[in-house]
Order: sequence, then structure tokens, then C-alpha cells
Amino acid sequence: MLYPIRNKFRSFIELNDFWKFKIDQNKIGENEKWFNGFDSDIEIAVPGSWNEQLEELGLLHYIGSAWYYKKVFLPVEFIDKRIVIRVGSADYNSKLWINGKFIGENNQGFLPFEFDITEQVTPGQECSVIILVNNELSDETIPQGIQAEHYLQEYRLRDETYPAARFDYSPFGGINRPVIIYTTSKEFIKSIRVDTKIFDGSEGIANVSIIADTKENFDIEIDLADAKFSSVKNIDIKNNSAAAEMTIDNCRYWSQEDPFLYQFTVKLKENNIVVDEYSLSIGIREIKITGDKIFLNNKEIYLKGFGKHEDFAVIGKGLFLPLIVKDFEMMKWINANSFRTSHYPYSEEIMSYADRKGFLVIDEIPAVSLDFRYVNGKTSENHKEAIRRLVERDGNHPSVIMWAAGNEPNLVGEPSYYDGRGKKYWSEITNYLRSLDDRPITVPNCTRAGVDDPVFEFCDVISINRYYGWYEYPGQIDYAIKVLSDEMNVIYEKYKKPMMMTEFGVDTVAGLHSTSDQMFTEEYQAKYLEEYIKLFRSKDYMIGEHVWNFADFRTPQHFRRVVLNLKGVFSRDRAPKLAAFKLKELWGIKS
Ligand code: BDP
Repeated sequence: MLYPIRNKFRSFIELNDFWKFKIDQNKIGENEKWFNGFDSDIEIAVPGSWNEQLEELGLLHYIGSAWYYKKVFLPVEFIDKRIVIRVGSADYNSKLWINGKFIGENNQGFLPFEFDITEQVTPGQECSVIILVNNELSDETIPQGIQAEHYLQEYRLRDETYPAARFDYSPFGGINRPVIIYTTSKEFIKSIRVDTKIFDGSEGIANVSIIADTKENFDIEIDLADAKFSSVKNIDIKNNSAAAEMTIDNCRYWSQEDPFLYQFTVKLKENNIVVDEYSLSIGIREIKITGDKIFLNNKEIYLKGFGKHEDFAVIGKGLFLPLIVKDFEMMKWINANSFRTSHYPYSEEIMSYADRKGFLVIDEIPAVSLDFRYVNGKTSENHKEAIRRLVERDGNHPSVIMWAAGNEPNLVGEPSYYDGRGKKYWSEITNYLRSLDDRPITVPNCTRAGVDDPVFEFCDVISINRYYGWYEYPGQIDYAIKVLSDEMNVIYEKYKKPMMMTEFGVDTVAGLHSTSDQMFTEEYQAKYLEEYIKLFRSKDYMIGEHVWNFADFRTPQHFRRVVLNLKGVFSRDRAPKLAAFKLKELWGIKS
């Protein structure tokens, strides 16, 4: 699915605005035909989660359905075009109506979806867009959900959060990314995939595959601006798809130091006339794992950075461009070079920004804390759909160097996970991912799943999340480091693969201080991070360290959390804690 752009053949309007909003606690809206239009005094900003925007109406922890309504005028320039409505993301389930007609639904949060509405609208007139959004999750969705009753049935009353969730971030609902109506020619380029390699230290190779929607035979033309010399070989057109290989001499490789992007253009031609055109920025680079090391363009890299969240006051998970600028500037300031999109795909705008700024990204499928007691065939189908759609969305980003196919499977430590269930599940999931893309795969493991986690067998990089000195061995950093060191060696000896710490951190209240190891103080966080990092640097098999978390973020309510998860190195409003200065110093040292 291509990101909407404007050119001679394509255009778009954005529906980022106030929308009419109506809560549908009892799910009566569809019966009462609210899709034909409804009255409401409540307005909500799109993009943006409903939770904090409408906290005063009781929506801070709302799990359920709500309706969005917008009337929009379609410009006359849309006449004779193919017209598509695209939602950047709505969490988690949505149904969409145009002028009262049901158009389609989507049941994957964090991912874009779109519908062709050419037949339903008339350019030069107003049309009504109604979207029903629901943020309930189940055993079958990705991520999985949990109902309050389950905690009781599982004798896990002390784990219960409000709202009930299987993960540690607020399940913010709403239309969190932009709604756009865009146009293309009637015959159009549907998708473009560019896979790159490097050759001989100077040549770049791009394998291109294109899918088009045309009635007649078509031809394609491929252009690369800024390349001194490039040639396209083997254009192979079959039915509606085309494949080609492009070589670039004296290629300027994409890297952290020089995140150079070529402007790559595909022209779709029929009877020698260009009928559609699409340009995107591509970076030519190669990621490879050899032995215990990971290489970018044959140069060894070490990942320093964070697990992050899309989370900010008032907007929740809504797209907010100034925050993207701020977060990347802070990551540069602190000498980070990478981050993980824990625990779900981040906005397309963040991914393109990472390309432009030379950040390395571990891109995560939203399969967080899968509970294998409840995983069924539908869960894995949804997991695969999320994979297919994320690879399609992000496959062209040079910044994406690895996929995280999930996070912390079997957080509850269910024994059946080890009786072949886990192995079968991860073999199927990772095989599917490998059939779509050749980037390395990882799945961060948690202490409960342990050193025998069956997922390790299917990972190219062993990722572990550890909190020794916090959840285990509280207040005892020195002892925690000893236990951790031994455990890391056991894991390495067992799997002999490159390893990375994808999460390590402690909750920290800005302003609390102590001269001794006291949890929650700023000194404790700084010392914990420093000792962990010293340990990693003593192990040759380590390829990276991602602190948990970049910033404090909102979580479901639990006695362990004081409103927010406070493991941020920055506060939720992005003020540095003491540890930020320590990390800046440690990460500034060349390693
Ligand atoms: C890990 C999870 C992460 C949590 C973190 C924590 O991957 O989502 O926020 O622990 O407890 O288990 O802070």
C-alpha cells in the first residue's frame, strides 16, 4: 500500500480536523443506523486518542465503541480519478461508511487500511464519512486482550489492571493517524517493493517489484535521480506485475553517518503514454549477520538506544509531528543510534524520519505477551496478517534493519509452551516472515519464558529483556549483575548467536535522590544503567543495548504503577532525568 503523494497523476485531501463524536457503550449505533449521520455536541480531534482528550467525559480508560462523523467536500479535480479513503491507523477495530453505505472493516490496529470509494462519491459535492472504532481485544486479536474475569479464573488477582490488558501500555482507542482521501489515475501503480544490496564497496543493487492495476498491456520506466550512472536490467512484465534489477555505479550507500536517499521514480505507461507515476526515497544498503556480529554495508554496528512508545499527554497515541522532531533530536543528543518500535508499528511518518536521520530501527509486530493458553488458529492467522501488512508498509525503509516478530511470548510461564506448542507456533510465524523478507528476525524474551524459550531457535539475534535489580533482586544492583552475567553466558553457549539486551530499566521519580542504592531515585537508575552497560561491553557476543524506556508513558492502572510507567530516561514531557546525562556520556564513547 503506497503512501499518498501529490504529483501530475495523484492528489489528496486530509481530514485532520474536529470530527463529531458519539460514545456507543451499549453498541446500539448500528441498529439505530448512526451510519446515516448522527447528532452530537461532542467533537474530537483526528488524529488523536479519545482517552485523554475526553477524560472529563469518562473516556480515560474507556474500552468499547465510539463513532466518528465528518462531512467533507471533494474537489472537482477528483473527477475521472480513482478515489480512495485511507486511514493511517485506528485502534483497534473499525467499520467505515460513506454516504450511509457500508464500505468495509479493518481489525488490525497500528496499520493503515484503505477502500476504493470511487463509485460512492461525487467530486464537486460533499460526502459523509462515518467510522465506528472499537478498542476491544480478544484471544484471537494481535495483540491479545484479557477480560477482568480471567484474572480471577487464573488466580492472578494481583496482576489485574484497569483497564484489563495483557500488556503494559494504555490501550488508547481512536483514530490515531491521519485520514486521507486520495486519488490516482484509473490505471495505477498499486505497490512498489525495493530490496537493496551492495557490491564491491561501490556498486549498489536494487531489486524492484511492482504491481500495477491496468486493463491493457503496460510498460514501466524506472528512474533514479542523483545517481551518476544507473542501469535497469531484466524488466520482466507478467500480468499485472513487473520485476527489474537496477545497478548503481559509484553508489552512495545509506548509513548512519550519511543517510543518503535516492529519489526513485516508477512510471506506468500504456501505448507509450505515461498514465501514472510514483516517487519514493530509497536508501541503498545491506544488513548482514556473520558469526556473532551484525554489519551495515560490511561495517560492524553496535546498537545503542531505546525501546520507545507512541505516547504523549493529551494526544495519547495520536500522530503529533513536533514530537517526532523532538524525540529524534533527543536521541541524537544522547548519542543513541537506534530504537525499537515496541510494541507495535509506529507511524509511517516516524519511519520515513528515521530513514532521513540515519537511525536503525527494529520494527515490531504488535504480538506482545502472547498467552499460549489462549492462542488459537485465528490468533496465528491475525499474526500473519499483521506481518504481511507491516512488511508491505515498511519493506522499503532502509532504516528497518530487523523485525521483532513479537515481544515476550509466554509472559505467564505456561508449561505447555515448552511441549512443542511454542516451537510449532514460532516456526510457522518466522517461516512466514522469512518468505516475505530477508531481514534478520528477533523476538525479545522475558525472564519468565527463560533460557529455554523455544522462540530462540527461530531468531537470528537473541534478544532478552531483563530487570534484575528491579523486579528481581530489588535494590541489589551488584548481585543482579552477577546473576545476569551468568545467565547471558548460558544463553550464548546454548544458541551461539549474536545477542542484544532489548529492555533493561527501572522506574524513577524525577527529583528523588539518595546516596545509597535506593529504588526509584535518579541515582539508582543512573547506576543500574551504567552497570548493565559495563557488563554488555565485557561480552563479545553483544550487538546492542536498548534501554527501557525512552520516556515515561501511560499504563493501565495497577499498584505497581504511579499513573505512568516511570522507566523513562526522559519524563513524559521530555525532561531529562539524571540517567540521561550518564547515557549521553557512555554512548558518546566510541566503541
Ligand atoms: C517488559 C515489557 C514492557 C514493560 C516492561 C516493564 O516488555 O512492555 O513495560 O517490562 O515492566 O516486560 O516496565
